[in-house]
Amino acid sequence: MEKGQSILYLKKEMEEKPIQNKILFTGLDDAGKTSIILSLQREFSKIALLSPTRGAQRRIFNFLGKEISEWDLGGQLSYRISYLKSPGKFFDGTEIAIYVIDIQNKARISEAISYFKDVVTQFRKLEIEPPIYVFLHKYDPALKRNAKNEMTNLILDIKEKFKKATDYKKLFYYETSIYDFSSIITAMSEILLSLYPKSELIAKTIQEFAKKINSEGVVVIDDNSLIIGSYYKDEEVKHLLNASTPYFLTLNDSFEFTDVMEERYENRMIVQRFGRNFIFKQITVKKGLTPYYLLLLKGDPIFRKEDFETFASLLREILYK
Ligand SMILES: Nc1nc2c(ncn2[C@@H]2O[C@H](COP(=O)(O)OP(=O)(O)OP(=O)(O)O)[C@@H](O)[C@H]2O)c(=O)[nH]1
Ligand SMILES: [Mg+2]
Repeated sequence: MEKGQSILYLKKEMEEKPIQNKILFTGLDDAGKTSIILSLQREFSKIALLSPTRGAQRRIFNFLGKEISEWDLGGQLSYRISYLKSPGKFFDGTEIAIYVIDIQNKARISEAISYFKDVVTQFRKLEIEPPIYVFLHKYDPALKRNAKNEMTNLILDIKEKFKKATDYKKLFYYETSIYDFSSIITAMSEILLSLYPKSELIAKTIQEFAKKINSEGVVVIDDNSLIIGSYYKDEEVKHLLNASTPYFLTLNDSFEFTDVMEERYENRMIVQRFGRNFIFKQITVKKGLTPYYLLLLKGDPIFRKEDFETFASLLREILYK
């Protein structure tokens, strides 16, 4: 092959293979990895019928115009052994690792730590150092209420064990539960935004928009329930919006309206609570692509169509130019 040809060939290869960020979900069987993934897709009915994941399941999804390759490594022992035998196949190229541990299953904590060690060893062998986010999972709201002190101590203890096990530098923790949907949304949004250099620009644009329409808080969400940006006047507003976002999304899913209906009716949902208005609206940033959603909090229920259109076009500029 001539020199020119090989360069051409290489270029073609690169064009065909868009750059994907690999996110790896791993941990023991029954930890809750697949449930977390499905809850973001709001596939709640599927969670009830889940069976253990067989081997590595891959899904590619789009986040802010970036292709994310999500790997869900089934955690049953036989699979774990096979991953550790072929680390190049399963662990290589990981840019973000999410290690899920079931904190309700105390009998298996040491087994979970031991597999965590194995995973870190593979990363070190492959000479990669992705951040690892440990999800202290199944920290359900009822548990939080009823056994607060006990759980706080348990969590401190588990964190200490993770730290001691490997002395891994880029180790972070989130407390999550599928029964506290906003805990999953918040964790995954923060993690994914860390991959995205334009996230500050998006945050700024949202803040300006909030000021312009006189809103106390704005959240912009994508179709995977991920918050791509937000502005909150204070902690109270943050809590109000984060706690209600999942319900607006689910309610919106139930209407199943089409793009045509969206354009014709100027759809929005308004809920009045605490002397304020929660306004939820679907926004099309780019025709033919999945929509984004906007939830905002305002003293008055007034807003103008033009404001939303301006905002959508600003987002379009940032995301697709
Ligand atoms: N209480 C509680 N149960 C959960 C939570 N998340 C998942 N589960 C349950 O945990 C069980 C296992 O969930 P999966 O998502 O299948 O676990 P997994 O980590 O994917 O398991 P493998 O595919 O075998 O690796 C299911 O019965 C879920 O309903 C949670 O936050 N709280
Ligand atoms: Mg699974």
